[in-house]
Amino acid sequence: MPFTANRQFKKNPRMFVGAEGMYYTTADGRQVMDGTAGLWCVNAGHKRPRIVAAIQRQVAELDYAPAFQMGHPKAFELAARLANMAPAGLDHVMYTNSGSESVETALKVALAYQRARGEGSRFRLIGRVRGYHGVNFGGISVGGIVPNRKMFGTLLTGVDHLPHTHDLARNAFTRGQPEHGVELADELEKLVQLHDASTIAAVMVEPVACSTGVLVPPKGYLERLRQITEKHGILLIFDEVITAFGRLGANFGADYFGVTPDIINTAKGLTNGIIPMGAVLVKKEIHDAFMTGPEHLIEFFHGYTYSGNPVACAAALATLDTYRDEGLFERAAGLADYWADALHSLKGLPHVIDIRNIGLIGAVELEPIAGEPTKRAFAAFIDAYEKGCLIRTTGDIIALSPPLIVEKAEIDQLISTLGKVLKALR
Ligand code: PXG
Repeated sequence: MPFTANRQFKKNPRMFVGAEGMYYTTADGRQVMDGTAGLWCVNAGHKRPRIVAAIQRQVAELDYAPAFQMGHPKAFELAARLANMAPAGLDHVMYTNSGSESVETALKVALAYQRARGEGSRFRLIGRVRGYHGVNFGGISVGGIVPNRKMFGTLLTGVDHLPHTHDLARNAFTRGQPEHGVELADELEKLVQLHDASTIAAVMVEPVACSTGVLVPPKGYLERLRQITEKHGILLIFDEVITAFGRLGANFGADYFGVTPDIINTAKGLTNGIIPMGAVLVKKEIHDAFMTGPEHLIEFFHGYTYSGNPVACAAALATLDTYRDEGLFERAAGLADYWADALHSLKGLPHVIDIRNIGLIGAVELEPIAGEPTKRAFAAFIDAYEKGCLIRTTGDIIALSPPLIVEKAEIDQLISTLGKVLKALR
């Protein structure tokens, strides 16, 4: 099983057999509230009739169309929708089947673009410590999670990392963006001094680093990264696999923070998590740089059998319709303060050393049990599940990201359950 304590699971399996709205049904017939939108993807909630119907219709109409040298209307319709939603200038789309593939695609686009515009010496990629960019080789190389990297050999060469922005000493229990840490963006200037700008193709960061425990960017940090990358001709890639599609109450994290990158990676919420699909959005000048040479030749040697799969496109279009017609991103924005208040009410409970929030994302960081890291949070995960709430844990951090349809009463229920769990922890 992926990223699972296999032996523990198989001794006492946790199985879901149904889901609707905010709730799963377990194999033993219990209702469990989805406090994490699945794995940060089911933003519109489960089993939405419009999305179900769109998938059923599509599979009965055009089940598959070859992705290479052939097309189908919904792939273009969806691309136009995404370009329309994206920050100005990001108006071309390439499809993938997961966040990890979006990451690989974006890194390859960045390297190839630099070469296409005559800057082929820019081969270096910069990521960030504690960044998560999926599990393929490019993503774990640029990513900064030790257990995801250390088993897998030499990884990609020519990669360097910015420091992470997590600073408990200065920023613990901050609501929203922390005050301290903008200067950590200047570390990019140091990497430029070390390697020279002429060797650096791109910097990839998550606007909010979610997988390693919800690290909210300090005020001014993303803006400064944008200034430094622009100054040095380095592409800025936002990995928005989690932050896109309403998680922050906006179309993209780029909109929320008012910082426009050159490339945006998406997946997850694009199809409400239902059909595997990702999309990479790029600026027009990046697209145009490839459109040279004889017209019968392939311009960019990359793509997947399932790129823009018709059923995935139908799911994505129905998902975007659902987000729009139900005003779910505005709903998330409207709930953000209530969410923050509820989360921060857990301050003072046993072992809680920090609480963080942004949009409809939250994290509660626990003091690890001495010598047994992750054990305390894992116990909280199991107890919460038994008490009827699905939460996520990473290290000793509890992460929460409910579907955007969550009601205030459900936020109260989730937080009060978590409070009981925390009080009972050893
Ligand atoms: N980039 C980012 C920023 C992500 O969060 C990926 C890439 C990879 O996506 P795929 O679709 O290949 O899994 C992710 C995925 C968690 C959790 O609980 C987070 C992810 C996946 C599963 C669990 O933190 N993020």
